[in-house]
Amino acid sequence: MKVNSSKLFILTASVAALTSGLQSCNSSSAGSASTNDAASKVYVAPGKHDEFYNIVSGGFNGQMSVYGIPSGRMFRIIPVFSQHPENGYGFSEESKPMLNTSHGFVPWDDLHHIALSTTNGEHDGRWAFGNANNTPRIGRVSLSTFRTEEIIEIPNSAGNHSSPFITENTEYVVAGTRFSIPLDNSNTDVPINTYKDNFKGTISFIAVDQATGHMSIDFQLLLPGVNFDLARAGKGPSKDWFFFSCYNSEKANTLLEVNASAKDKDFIMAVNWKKAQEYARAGKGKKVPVKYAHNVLDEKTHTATSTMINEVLTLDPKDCPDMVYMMPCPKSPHGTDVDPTGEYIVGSGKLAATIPVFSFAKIQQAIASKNFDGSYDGIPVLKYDAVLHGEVQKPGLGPLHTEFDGKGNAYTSFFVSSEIVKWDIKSLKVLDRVPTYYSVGHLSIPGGPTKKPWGKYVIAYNKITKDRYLPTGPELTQSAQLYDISGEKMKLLLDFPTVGEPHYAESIPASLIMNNSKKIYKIEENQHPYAAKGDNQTKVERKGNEVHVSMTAVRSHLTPDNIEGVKLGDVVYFHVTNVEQDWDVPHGFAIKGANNSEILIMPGETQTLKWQPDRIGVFPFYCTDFCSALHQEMQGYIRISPAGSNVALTYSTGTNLPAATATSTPATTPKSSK
Ligand code: RUQ
Ligand code: CUA
Repeated sequence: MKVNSSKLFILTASVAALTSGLQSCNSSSAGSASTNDAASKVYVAPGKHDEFYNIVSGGFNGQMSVYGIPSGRMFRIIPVFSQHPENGYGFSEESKPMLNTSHGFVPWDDLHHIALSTTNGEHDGRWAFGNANNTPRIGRVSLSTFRTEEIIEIPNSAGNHSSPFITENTEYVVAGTRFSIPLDNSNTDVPINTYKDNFKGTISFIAVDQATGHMSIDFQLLLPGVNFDLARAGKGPSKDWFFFSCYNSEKANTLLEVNASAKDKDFIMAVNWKKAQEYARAGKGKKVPVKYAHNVLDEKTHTATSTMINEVLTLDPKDCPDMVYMMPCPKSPHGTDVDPTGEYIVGSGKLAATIPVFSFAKIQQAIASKNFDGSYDGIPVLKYDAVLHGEVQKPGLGPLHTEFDGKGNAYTSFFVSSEIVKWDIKSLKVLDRVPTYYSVGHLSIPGGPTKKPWGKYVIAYNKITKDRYLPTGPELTQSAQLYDISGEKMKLLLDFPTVGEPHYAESIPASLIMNNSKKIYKIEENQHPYAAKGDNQTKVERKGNEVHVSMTAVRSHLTPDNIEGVKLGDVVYFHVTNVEQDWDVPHGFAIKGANNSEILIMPGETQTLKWQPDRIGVFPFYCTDFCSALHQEMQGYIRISPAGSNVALTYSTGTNLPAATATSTPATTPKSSK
């Protein structure tokens, strides 16, 4: 397409003005808007518990983090898509398969959104899902162990941003493509400027097993090559439907900041997922060859396994009438959020001057009476006016995300004008606005995306902090801000820094999680093949050039702590079992020169560190977690001899006494290996 160059200039200039606004922040108005009693409202006395767990995405650090609300205290980082040397996730032999993909081992990703499992549209405290934006995957974290239990890769996908969002009973978690691409099983070596012909978007519906949480891709929808941004499932009357925001309905493949902002309206796509499921069951889909990894942690062996899957079921809307509709939405919508009643769907067009609110009842009427405004790639487009409940006028600049308090109010974040705006869902009247410092992204109200918001607070996740904290060089912390929303006016209570870049977060009452928190792994249930469940089961075995050490850790020694007879060229596997059965007594293990990290082993668990000695000598290893008064004594040695040496393989704890003593008082001879 040829564009008149002066026209292009004007377009570029106006979009540049907008996007420079998108990057700006009102740092001049920095201040403390907090109220006098703010301190007492966020103060959780030493030894007291917070009221809510706040599960926050870590953005480009690939992890989730857990905070207490209202205190803003951070309790834990849960590694999901990124290696975590602090506990050996992605470094230990047991956890490495969790990061396997069709591209091989991928040790990093960009985690944007959290979805907490729900039953009947309300939080149930079972699982937290998170998306990998870069190499498309969804991870599932247990809210009992606070560990990643499962990761599934998404084929036919790129830029997994519209993900993960869940249906009312966690029947499905969905994943939509931000980047359209030539699909995996098509001719993928095509010129980029054939985007309009060759690039497709997909939405994957991933079924969740209600007993185990295990995920499997049930089907994928093949869709026009737009960019899917965010999504929400319906609830109540709209529970069989899913809503997806899309930008780049222009189908641009270059300079999207201009070329994907040309049209006045993009779309919110409405999908009847129940119908899609029926079509899939009725054989309307097509199985296509793909390749993707499915990784699952086994609780009993404490080991993840990775399986490659070769096929996925795809549904084409052309073969499945009455399944997908487009609703025009001004302009490059980001968030699409469904209110607690399930009747109202809020579209937040980043470049729009109003916030459109759609009515589910009107959507149904428009579909029934075929009130269409043409079609987009064969998908019927519903008339904007026919599905609109109304527009919030002059809400602010750059609306992104909306949350709900369950009392009929909506709260929308505005990136450009750096504020939260409270408005009435029915009357669409703006009720209140407060500044954020600065450039807010997502908001989170405890229970905000569910049928039953707990209200009380809204937390803003901000992109820029400028002068809010002590400076730390060119890179400053990102931040959350906690506001009291219990009254008519929002009140700023607290700033607290976050780990990585927070995108979405959810909060859930502590009472729904804390009593199910796992304390130990039962040692008698440990089925790890190299577990040593007591000192009498410890051993060192040679298998060719592999040496397997089954070691125990208990306060305050490692068994064995003297190992000899290992040679250069051997690969040593330290399988360390923490035989403690007390809560909060991890042991760690590290050895000099290891090219990976430590491992941190929970009570009853076995974890393995692989070590390839690179030189001859005696190497110390030790417990890395301060576990007792004699933690510093929790250490040992392994001797590495030359490749051809005939030093016998021996191992012991407490018996390999100093040579001089050994000759005068013969000590028990060290156990020698079979
Ligand atoms: S995003 S700041 Cu969820 Cu990746 Cu909106
Ligand atoms: Cu075990 Cu320190």
